[in-house]
Parts: sequence; C-alpha cells; structure tokens
Amino acid sequence: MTDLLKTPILYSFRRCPYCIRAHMALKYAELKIELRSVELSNLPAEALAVSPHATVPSLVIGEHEYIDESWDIMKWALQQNDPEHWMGENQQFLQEAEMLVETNDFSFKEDLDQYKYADRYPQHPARVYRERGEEFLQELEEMLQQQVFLLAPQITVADVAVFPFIRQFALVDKPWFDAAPYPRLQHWLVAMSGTSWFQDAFRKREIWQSGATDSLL
Ligand SMILES: N[C@@H](CCC(=O)N[C@@H](CS)C(=O)NCC(=O)O)C(=O)O
Repeated sequence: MTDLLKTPILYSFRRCPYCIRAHMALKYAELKIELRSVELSNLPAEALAVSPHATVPSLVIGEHEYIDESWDIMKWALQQNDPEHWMGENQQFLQEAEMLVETNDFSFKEDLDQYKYADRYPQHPARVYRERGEEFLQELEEMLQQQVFLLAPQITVADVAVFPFIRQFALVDKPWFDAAPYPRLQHWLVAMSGTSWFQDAFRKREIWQSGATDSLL
C-alpha cells in the first residue's frame, strides 16, 4: 500500500473541459488540493510522470498513486465529500451520469472537435459536424424539459460532467447557439456558467514552475 499525500496535487490546464469538470468537483468537495496550472504545449516532467497518455488532468493522491481520468477524479472527489448530494442520496444519479459521460466523452466530443476545428476536416462543412453534435443537445434539451437540471431539480454530477463540453460547443458560434431551439439548454448553460465552482476553475492563474510554492485550489 502506498502512502497517501496529505495534500493531493492536481495538474490542470485552465481551458481543458476535462480539467474544468475535475476542478469543479474537487472544489465542491472542499478538499485541500495543490493546484499546478500547466500549459498543454509545455507539460512539465512532473505532470508527464503521472500521466501515461500525456494528458491533463491528473491528480496525484499518493507517493506512487494518481488518477489520470477526469471522470474518475470527479468520482473520487465526491466519494471524499458530497455535501449537496451530487451523486444522489444513494448514489442513484451515478449510473445515469455514467451513460451521459459515455456519450459525451466519445461521440459528442468527436463531433465537438470536428465542429470546432472544421477547417481541419474539409470533407464536410462545419454545419454537418454541428448537426451531428446537435443530437446530444436535443437529448439534453428533452431531459431539461422534465426539470431544471439534467437528472434532478438541483445540480448533480451529470450536469458538471457534461457542462464544459456543451459550453465549448456553444462558444464555437454563440449567435447561432443563442438562436437555436434549445431554450432549456441555454438557460442551463447560463446557470452552470454562473456557479462559483466554474468561476473558480476558469480563473486565470500563474503557470506552475518546478519548485514553485504551492497554491491551493
Ligand atoms: N480521458 C481523459 C482525456 C483528457 C484529455 O484528452 N485532455 C486533453 C486536454 S483537453 C489533453 O491533455 N491533451 C493532450 C494534448 O493535447 O497534448 C480525461 O477524461 O481526463
């Protein structure tokens, strides 16, 4: 068994949607975490050492123990502390959230990247990639017709897990998104963007340098 760190370390890139959701969950869980803000183009050796795929986020929790998948970091955070029951009283939201994360992280993320960087995918105009992504927007819109957040009348883990990706999709062409037939989703996006957890995750910070003093999340 490895020694657990008293203060886990999060390597994170401010604009990365995976990092944003991990950061939001850690902040919400009120955990003491050391935040090392890094740049994707220049990942320090310390970050690479705790990410076999050279990606962020990565959360170092022990001498030789780390979590390098954002969804796993979210679940780890909520297992430590879940004050407003983002997972539900009996973790009943977790399974449904898993299914949304699956769609979000694989098919929707691919549509998002192709829409966002459509010039790199000249086989189709951006509109085609956007229409593919809209299948997920439509699914979320229908869920939001039942209640204000995706799975419940209050925020759950599902909202936080998909929000940074929907935000990116909306920002590719904000006038289009604002005029699109997704009123509930538009409202939800404003609400999620206004949370203190997102505001904190998206705050600009100094880029961490090896040997720099700790800054807490
Ligand atoms: N499945 C990973 C994906 C993380 C990921 O792909 N992060 C991107 C940044 S948004 C990354 O680090 N890319 C490496 C690069 O572009 O060099 C997770 O959920 O944490």
